Amino acid sequence: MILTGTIVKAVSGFYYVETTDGIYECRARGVFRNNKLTPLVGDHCEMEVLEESEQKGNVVKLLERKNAFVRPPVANIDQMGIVFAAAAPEPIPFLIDKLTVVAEHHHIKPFLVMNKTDLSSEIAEHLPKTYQLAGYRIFCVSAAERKGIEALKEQLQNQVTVFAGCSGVGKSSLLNLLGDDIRLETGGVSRKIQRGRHTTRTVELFSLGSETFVADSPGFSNLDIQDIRVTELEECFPELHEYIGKCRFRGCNHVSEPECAVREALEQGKIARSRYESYVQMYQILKEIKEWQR
Ligand SMILES: Nc1nc2c(ncn2[C@@H]2O[C@H](COP(=O)(O)OP(=O)(O)OP(=O)(O)O)[C@@H](O)[C@H]2O)c(=O)[nH]1
Ligand SMILES: [Mg+2]
Ligand SMILES: [Zn+2]
Repeated sequence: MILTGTIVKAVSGFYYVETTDGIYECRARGVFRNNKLTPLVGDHCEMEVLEESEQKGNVVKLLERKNAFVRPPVANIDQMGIVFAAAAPEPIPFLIDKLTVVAEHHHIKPFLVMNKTDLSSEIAEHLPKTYQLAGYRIFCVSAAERKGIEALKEQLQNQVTVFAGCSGVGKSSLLNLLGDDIRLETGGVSRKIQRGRHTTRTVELFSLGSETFVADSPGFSNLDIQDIRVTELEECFPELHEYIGKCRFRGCNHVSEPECAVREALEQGKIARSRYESYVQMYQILKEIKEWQR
């Protein structure tokens, strides 16, 4: 019998496939080795049932992927919840923006989660407006006070979501509130593991009902912008889109050129300054990376 399902976990050669009949422990048949395709967590697959009673099977076919990451190894992500704390640790807009840019580059929809709203900092006060101007949804929550959790749950419905953000912002604490069966360690445990070499190797998808999965992996927080070409950067800032092609000079980089539509919008307050500053900082980094270094 052939069933279709989603790979939710991969551990030393075993793939755990969630189906409507429960989770099956599977091996991947040799056919994958021949065409150099490795099954990833998040893959939709066809599975041959070997032993119904013990829920064992073989992954026999991978269905087409929407997207895939190598580090961390995961496929078919719909959206990225970028988590930061209102304080402790204080938010660093550049790090948040790096994640929105990486998500956009992979055509994964980002949304923002400001956690620890039971605490406050001056910089956090500006961030909801900053990200709304960019067109992003932002959820203000507190895992400690269990505030804003229902709205966040709604955002996750029928999507595969990964949570990313700096260590200590409360990603695992939030996930524990989102699923009844999720019991992740909190309080900086993964911070210690994060220094190890194998941190980005594991991803597990947690099921929150049909077609709804969430993942917590330290690997997502280390995603970097290095693979993005400098010419692709403006595309990764949605609030710049309406100005692209309206600058005086063709190929304007929106950094120092005169009569730049982006910088005019910035002066008019239509683009948030911290987002523009992140754009310029990323532009400076990416323009130094030569094609042969990729
Ligand atoms: N005051 C306050 N503290 C919180 C809140 N949410 C989480 N914390 C605390 O923040 C610390 C870090 O939380 P974690 O959930 O482990 O953070 P994380 O993002 O998973 O961190 P890493 O796994 O290291 O990436 C813990 O001590 C939590 O108890 C909150 O809403 N308010
Ligand atoms: Mg954690
Ligand atoms: Zn320009």
